[in-house]
Amino acid sequence: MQLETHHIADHNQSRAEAHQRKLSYWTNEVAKAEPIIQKLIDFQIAIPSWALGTGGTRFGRFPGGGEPRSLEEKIADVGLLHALNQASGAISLHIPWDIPSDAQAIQQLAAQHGLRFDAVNSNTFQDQPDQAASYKFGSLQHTDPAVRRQAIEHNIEVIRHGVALGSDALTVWLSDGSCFPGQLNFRKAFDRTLESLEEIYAALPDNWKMFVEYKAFEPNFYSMTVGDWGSSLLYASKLGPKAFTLVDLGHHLPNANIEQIVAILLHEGKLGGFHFNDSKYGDDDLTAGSIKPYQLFLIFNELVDGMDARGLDHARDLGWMIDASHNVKDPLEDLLQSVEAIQLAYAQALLVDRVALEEAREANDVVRAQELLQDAFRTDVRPLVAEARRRAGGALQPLALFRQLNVRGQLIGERGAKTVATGL
Ligand SMILES: [Mn+2]
Repeated sequence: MQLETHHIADHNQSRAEAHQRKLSYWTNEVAKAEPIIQKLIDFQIAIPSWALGTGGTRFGRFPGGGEPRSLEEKIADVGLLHALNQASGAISLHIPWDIPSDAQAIQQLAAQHGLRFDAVNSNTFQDQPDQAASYKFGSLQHTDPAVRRQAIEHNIEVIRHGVALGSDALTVWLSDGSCFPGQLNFRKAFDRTLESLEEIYAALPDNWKMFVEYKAFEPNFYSMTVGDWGSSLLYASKLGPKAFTLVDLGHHLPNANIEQIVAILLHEGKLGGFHFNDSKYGDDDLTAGSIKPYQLFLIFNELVDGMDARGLDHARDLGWMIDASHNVKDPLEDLLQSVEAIQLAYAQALLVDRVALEEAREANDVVRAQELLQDAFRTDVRPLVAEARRRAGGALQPLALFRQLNVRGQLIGERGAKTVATGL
């Protein structure tokens, strides 16, 4: 389905008065409002192609119907999101789930929806039907050079697909590790992985980045070969200036201080990008901001501070992606919620009085420092985010409009009730 311009105009018209009432506080009383609105308009969050279908667990999967059956339909879905919120202007593909048969046509289709291609993702965590060697005991770390060769070639093929689509980054997430003590020689696994990554790194075009993503556990439960930000940073540092650490919020042990990790990586010039999601226990697929919104704000507080300290462009110099695919919500509604939660945390971080915060820190005024952060976090910035959407051509309330237009019902009508998105 295609969203018509009048749908958004009618919706915004019907909510204009209430919106203006809430916004007037900002435009009349807060000097920072205009620059924050502009930064929100510029800030785009990439949607992963695998988040457009209902995820599952190893116990079951309950598709909701109308899920995209092809890469073209996935692009159409991200186009819908972007039309509604004007903040989802990029798509992140997973190879081999989303191999474009005609890269030029796919690129044109994406451009029609105002989308660009963000980082491309390789997959050596499952076996494909036509592949010669198995990744059961790892890919880039494998004891058998033939398996490593296959995984290296796959990553290089992913780069080729990305080049054809106009992407400029490769995300490598490895499930490599071990499930039981004694299974793996940690030092050999590290060296083999590094050697394999070096070959992939050598195949990167000049303007490309490589993101090395870490994860504390799952699918391997005793050790992960890229298990934390320390090992990711070690690989990225050894690889060279085009390699960076990628932080996936759900890939930490419980209660990890992610904001501190982010601050140090950014300070060292080695933070490449983000995968947004949320988690309660050991999961990594819940809607961003649904469980720990204060943590998300504290992370953005470090991001804004660190990016400004290095003179980085908030919108362009780091990779911003969602990585979540869970079991019970309509995936498109979930993504609208995730994008909004990210925008809210970003807007609140932009509100922090940094001069006063530094003064409080230098004076060891702990109470004042906490007050300054919580003052920003407890400010309702929803009118600012809605205004940014409105000015960019999106809907004041994307989720409400999505439901009002019965988008899911229409997608089920077009695609059927029993469709299952390709991917996980
Ligand atoms: Mn991830």
